[in-house]
Amino acid sequence: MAEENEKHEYSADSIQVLEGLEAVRKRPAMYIGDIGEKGLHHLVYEVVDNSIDEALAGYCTHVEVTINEDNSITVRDNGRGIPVDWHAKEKKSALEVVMTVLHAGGKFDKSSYKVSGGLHGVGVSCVNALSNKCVVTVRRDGKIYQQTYAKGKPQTGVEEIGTADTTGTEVSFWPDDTIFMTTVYQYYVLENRLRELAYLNKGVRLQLTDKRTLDAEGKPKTSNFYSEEGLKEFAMYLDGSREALIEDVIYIDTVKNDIPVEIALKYNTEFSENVHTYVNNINTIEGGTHLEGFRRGLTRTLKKYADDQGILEKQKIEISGDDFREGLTAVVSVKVMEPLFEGQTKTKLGNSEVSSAVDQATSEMLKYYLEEHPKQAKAIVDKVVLAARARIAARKARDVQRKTAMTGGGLPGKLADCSDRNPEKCELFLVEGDSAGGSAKQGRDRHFQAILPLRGKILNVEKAMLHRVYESEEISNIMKALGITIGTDEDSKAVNLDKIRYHKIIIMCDADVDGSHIETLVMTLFFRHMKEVIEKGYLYVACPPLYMVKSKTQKRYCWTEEQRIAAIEEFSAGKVSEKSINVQRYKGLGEMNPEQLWETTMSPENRTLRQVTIESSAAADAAIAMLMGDDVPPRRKFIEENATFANIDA
Ligand code: 0RA
Repeated sequence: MAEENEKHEYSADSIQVLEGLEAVRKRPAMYIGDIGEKGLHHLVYEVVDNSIDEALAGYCTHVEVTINEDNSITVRDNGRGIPVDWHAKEKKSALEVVMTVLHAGGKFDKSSYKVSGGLHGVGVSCVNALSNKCVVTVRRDGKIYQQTYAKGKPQTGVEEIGTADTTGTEVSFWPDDTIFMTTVYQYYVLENRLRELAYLNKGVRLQLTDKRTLDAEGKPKTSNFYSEEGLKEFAMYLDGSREALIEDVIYIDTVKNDIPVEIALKYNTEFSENVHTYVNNINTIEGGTHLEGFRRGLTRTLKKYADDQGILEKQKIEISGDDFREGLTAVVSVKVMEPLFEGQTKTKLGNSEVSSAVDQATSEMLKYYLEEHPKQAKAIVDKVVLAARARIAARKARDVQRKTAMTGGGLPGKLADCSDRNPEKCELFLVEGDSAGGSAKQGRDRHFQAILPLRGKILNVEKAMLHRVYESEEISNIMKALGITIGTDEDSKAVNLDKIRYHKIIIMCDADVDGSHIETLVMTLFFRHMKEVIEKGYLYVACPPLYMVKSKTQKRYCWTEEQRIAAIEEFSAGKVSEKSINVQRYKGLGEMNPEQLWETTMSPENRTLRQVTIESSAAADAAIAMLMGDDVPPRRKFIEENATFANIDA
């Protein structure tokens, strides 16, 4: 590799030309994943990834992302600046090639790990293609250059607009509203990604500014992200609202078999396993060879330590791989030259050589730590032994649940099933309360919609030991209804979806504080124990309306305050017979009759469903730990900042 690098001095001619941007506009989802909120935010990542590439290559230290007043985005960095010299073969400037030719950006410089060669890594040209307008400003060679595009097509030449004593690139773009379902950026989504990038790339400063949101002094909302210690700080951040088992973060930053490997791990006193893996800054939600290597290295090294100390012999207990990962929070990040991404969502690493590199790094890191810290080592091994005992207790509870589910006769009595047996067509509504459950049963289309009423608040699995989870009647009913079993003899947490009975599982709760608490409890159950259901895209949340505005001749359901006001204005602008307007606020699902429930919330024609997705495993993990854990102040702060119901329930 090193030899090849040296030959990759930049020259404009070495930028290869692949395909035109028309293809991107024709089938945007193929290039950026989707045309919803996710795809919209991917545009930002696409540009930022290029800046991060510059940072990884050693040329960039600052990246600034600004959400402008009109929801356009500006990404500014202090890298080398996109080259502007003449590209003889293409007969245009290198800048124009980078901006208008798919994949051009990363194809000629293999000397660094191209983040932008990863998941959707299609380059900035893709962002350009999907924007009504795009303006690129380059500071390079003492000058400032600028070019403007519309829907990917140059509107100007590369113009010299001034002089500069620094270098860098600035890209501003206005996403095309005829392509995207929404063009409104969410601060917290970009915030989570930039925070993650700061931890993954120590030493790079990232800044997010939102010009749409001003404080009392008129200053825009801003967050700064910078990490000196990389994953070490990431692990501390992730475990911030959990009680530590050991205070230290166990950490290594090394290169094994030419593969850069960075690992940080921490143990807490809780029960879940939270291992987050990254390849070239991409969150590999489905895991892969790096995760396998990490698990193998962890199990072998801890087991050997416990064996050498004679601990396991004394305890007379058989330890399994899972036991070493209870209460474990870890981040594994590798940089791979030519990553192979596999799996349903292309987030599973396939490169086999990575497995042993991560295994070696893990084992080296742990061996050293355990030898140097006998007290902490004992705390970890004691916890592992406890986990093994709890697992054996949980197996009994689980086997009971599994047997009844497998013998088929195990459908819960409260389930009102549908008649269709094709899981792809079937939907299960998990409904808050028996009374709303009753309305849902009457309102549904019984061919493909099944109803399972939930009695109040289900167990908070974030805080419960495994056997309590399996013993819970409510949770057992959900799993039986779904046809899902958990645990095999080899892996006590493996989820079996082969016999899943519905491909849409819809959580339907009241639009109030209790309702959203129940929603969160149910989502936590799936996130912690049936994550595959979320990954496959089977989990949804129903959106019941908040109001019905009614005049003599018209009625309108409203989901937001704005819609309610608009409906009242519209109706009162009508004829004088129309003046008596009645606003009904639905405090719960139970206040709607079955027909209304069908019309607004259940009928596939009218309803809005929110699909539950995991954009970042780390962000989801930290959020759930904070929301469902014991630590009150961060939760209060989150609720104050995100309260939706404050004005309604007051
Ligand atoms: C092509 C070649 C080089 C850098 C870049 C593109 C580049 C692209 C972006 C996008 C946002 N920020 C960026 N910074 C750089 C290499 C330039 C050289 O060798 O001098």
